[in-house]
Amino acid sequence: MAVLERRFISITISLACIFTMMAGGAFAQTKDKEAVPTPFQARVIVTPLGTGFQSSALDIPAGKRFVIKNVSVITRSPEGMRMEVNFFTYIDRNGDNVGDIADITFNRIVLVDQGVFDGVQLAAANHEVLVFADELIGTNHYKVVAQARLNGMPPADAFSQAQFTFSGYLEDVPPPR
Ligand SMILES: [Ca+2]
Repeated sequence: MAVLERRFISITISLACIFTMMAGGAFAQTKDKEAVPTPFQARVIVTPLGTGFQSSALDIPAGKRFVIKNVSVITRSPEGMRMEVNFFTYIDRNGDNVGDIADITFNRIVLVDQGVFDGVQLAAANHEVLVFADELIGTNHYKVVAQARLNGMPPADAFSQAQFTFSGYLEDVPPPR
C-alpha cells in the first residue's frame, strides 16, 4: 500500500512537472509569435493617360516596414502600345533619421507581352524581389508608389491600366542607428 502511495505521489509530481513545462512552452510560443512577421499583401491600380507617368500609392500600416518579397503586374494597353512600369519605396539608407532624397529607391518591372485579347494589349510580370518599404523615417511618412506610362498618346476612350500586387510581410521599423 505504501509502495502504491509513493508511486502515486511520484506520478503526481511528474505530471505537475510536465504541466509546468507545457505552460512554459506555451509562454515561449506566445513570445515567439510576437516576433513573427505579419503577412501582408495588397493591390494598387495605376491608370496611365499618355507618355507622362501616372502614379498610385499603397498605404503601409503606421510605423511598419513592408518587406516586399513578390510583385506581380499586369498591364492593359491599347492594341499595339506598350507600358513602362516601376515602383518606388523608402528606407533610411543614409541612416540620418531624416526622410530625404537619399532614401528613395526605384524598382523597374520587366514586362512580357502576352498578346492582344479583345483589342487589349496585355503584358505581365511576376518578380521575386527583396524590397524594403518603410512607412516612417524620422517624422516623415511614406507609401509604396506605383507608376505607369504609355509609349504614346492612346486613342480616345481607350482602356489603359496597370495593376500591381505586392506580397510580403510587415515588421516594425527599427529604431534609428
Ligand atoms: Ca535619410
